Amino acid sequence: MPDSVEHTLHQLLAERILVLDGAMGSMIQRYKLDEDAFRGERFRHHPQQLRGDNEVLSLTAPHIVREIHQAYLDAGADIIETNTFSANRISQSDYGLQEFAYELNVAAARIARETVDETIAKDPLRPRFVAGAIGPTNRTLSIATDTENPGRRELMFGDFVRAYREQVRGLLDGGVDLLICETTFDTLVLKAALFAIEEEFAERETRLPVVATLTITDRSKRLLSGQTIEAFWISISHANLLSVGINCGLGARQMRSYLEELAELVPLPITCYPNAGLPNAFGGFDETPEMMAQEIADFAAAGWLNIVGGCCGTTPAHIAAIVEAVKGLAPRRLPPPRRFTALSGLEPLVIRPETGLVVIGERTNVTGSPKFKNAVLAGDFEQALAIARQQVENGANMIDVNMDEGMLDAVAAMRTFLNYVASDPSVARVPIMVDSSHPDVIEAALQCIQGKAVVNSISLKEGEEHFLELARRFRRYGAALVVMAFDEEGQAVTCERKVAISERAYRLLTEKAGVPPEDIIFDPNVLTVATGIEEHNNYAVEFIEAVRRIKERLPYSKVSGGISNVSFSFRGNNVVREALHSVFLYHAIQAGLDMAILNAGQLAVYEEIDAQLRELAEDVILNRRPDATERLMAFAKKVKGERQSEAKQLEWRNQPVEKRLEHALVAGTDEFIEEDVLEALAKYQRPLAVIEGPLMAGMSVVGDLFADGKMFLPQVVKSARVMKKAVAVLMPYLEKEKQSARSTSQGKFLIATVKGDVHDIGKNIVGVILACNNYEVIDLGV
Ligand code: THG
Repeated sequence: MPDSVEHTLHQLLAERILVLDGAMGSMIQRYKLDEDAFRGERFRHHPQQLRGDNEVLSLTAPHIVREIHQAYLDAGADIIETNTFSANRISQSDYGLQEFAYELNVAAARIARETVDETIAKDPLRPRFVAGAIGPTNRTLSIATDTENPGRRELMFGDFVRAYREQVRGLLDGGVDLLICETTFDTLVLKAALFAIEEEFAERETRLPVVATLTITDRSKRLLSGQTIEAFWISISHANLLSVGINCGLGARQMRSYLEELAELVPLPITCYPNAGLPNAFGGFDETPEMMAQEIADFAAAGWLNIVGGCCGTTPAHIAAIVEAVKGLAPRRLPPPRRFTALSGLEPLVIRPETGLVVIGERTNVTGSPKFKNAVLAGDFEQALAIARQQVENGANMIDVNMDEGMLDAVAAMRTFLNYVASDPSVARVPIMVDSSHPDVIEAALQCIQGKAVVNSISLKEGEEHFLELARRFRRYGAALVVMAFDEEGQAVTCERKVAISERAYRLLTEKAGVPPEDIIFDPNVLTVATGIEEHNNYAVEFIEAVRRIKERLPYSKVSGGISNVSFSFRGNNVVREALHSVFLYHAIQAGLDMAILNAGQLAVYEEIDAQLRELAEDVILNRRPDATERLMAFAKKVKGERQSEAKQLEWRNQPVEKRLEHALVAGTDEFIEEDVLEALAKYQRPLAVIEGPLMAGMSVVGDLFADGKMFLPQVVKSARVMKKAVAVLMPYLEKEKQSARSTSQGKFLIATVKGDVHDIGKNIVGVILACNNYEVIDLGV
């Protein structure tokens, strides 16, 4: 063949919408086969029931499979799928046929191949293709089946890779043209399939086009494993796919908005093959070919389709109607790929220019948190999970997980903990940063994460070859990579070396390992200042300057740092440490820092730091005077000696009530909020006046500080909590006022928050204010 299948498919996809066949299962049902028919001669004496194992028919009733393929080809399908949806070792074990998995695939692929080749021989001008169907099995990796034990899984990633590898080997040996991994309800299982496919391609030194499709089986707008469509796409965006799509589900109509979302998001051809509606009470499907074709014609007209077909319940009549419906309609034009760094947990984390600092919670680290370490050492993973939850609740956009501790089996601890995380959607929402010095620990972690994770870290410490080898190894799981500024000579300390090493790594990764630059995160080493050693005094300055230059020179890549490292010399003195972190972060962000590993619950607000301390900290961070360290140490001793003297700590209590409320909001402290709000109520008389007056004024200060980069999301989250508390204190008074007013309504006011928006609290406040002004407020929620 002069042209590869891939090339031909791409050409055809540019010209028209291609049509896939319909369901195999519902066609087999029509034959009303009994147990003997499924068994055939071959499995007459098999000890287990085989009725329902459609895949066995490729061996025991090949003529039926052939007939169905022929019917779909006659209906006008361009691509037919092999009868191998469940022809993998894992699914076949339900029937005791696991040892026949390879043979089932070869046989099914041959039947489809022969049917297609015969059809082409009769009508040589039109190409047709055989797609090897790869189903999701009935097992899962991301969802714990034993609810008593969220850390355990029945099967592991490696089990799926082995099963899929065997299936793919069979399909390729049987002569398929492309592969379709379909009906994905757990992205981690799909990642195992894609991983297996890549391994098989690599061994054979060949490639075939690969299609991957997801399914959504309820109205949650998510896969069964909890991911949103965008998070799913980000998780598999590393794979070299021909097309991404959606199949099965609740019928074409329910699929509409999901298809639209995919079509807007994915810069690849889109595949769509819905069921013929919902299954009815008799296990049949009610959507007629005309109904389905109409819906699909709509999709095509909207410009969402490149490959279309049918899933459960569809027949050759449905396919014929679809062929007719899309005839002459233009295929979807692909959107340009986006060049943003995109990560995912259950939800996407897309880092756009306007995103602001990405906060990575540092506390899920056995070397960085004694509390986390003790929980993990004691096997108390619920407690360890609570620490992760605390980081996310305090605004962490990701969590850094580290299990490198001599007393631990780090691989086992990593797996158990990440399985716990997967079981808690409030944590699993965010992407995971896998922090380890051991490649095996990192790989074990990547095998437990359905989202797109970040590897922390790789470096040139052991030379280019090792560096590229690790990069390639982790990229097969689709992870983004943190690159530390180390090389064969050791750790980079000066700005010059930090930048030079980063540039070298950038070139190697993009040119030799095919890593897109948006998946590279440079960490130019945050080193400890104020140690008393003079050479360390300029460490923060070197880092900040390196951030600036890397951002200038290495387009699309990101820069990150472990902020708490900078203050190790003040261990035990959190007031001073937090001041250093805050000042350091402020200047690093100005220079372009994109991400930071830090304690999400504990970060001083730049503007709130005691003026003297802030100046001393700034002297140290910016290396502004030779005695900066000495002066900060003297101050630290004093603060510590005075135990942050109660009097000084409470100085803000002497201010007028408005200032106290502002302080509580900015600092995120709720200790005095009730008494201060009540005092303000006494002064302002009306509860609404307190909200509209001092409370809103305080929030407006928070807003300004946020806009200036002097506050970060974790801190704003704390402010919002204090605000919520303050409003709650006023609520009973507001209700009372509303009842006594009882005047005629000014009108109805409908309000809601867009999902994913952080303005829920703002909405509640607007609702309260309007209600108190005699509007009838109807809150639709999220
Ligand atoms: N870059 C990258 N990864 C990193 C770092 C980095 N990972 C680890 C570290 N540095 C970032 N994480 C931490 C976590 C905790 C602390 C510092 C850095 C820390 N912990 C307190 C201590 O040790 O004093 C714990 C005190 C307590 O809880 O009692 O400071 O730079 N890529």
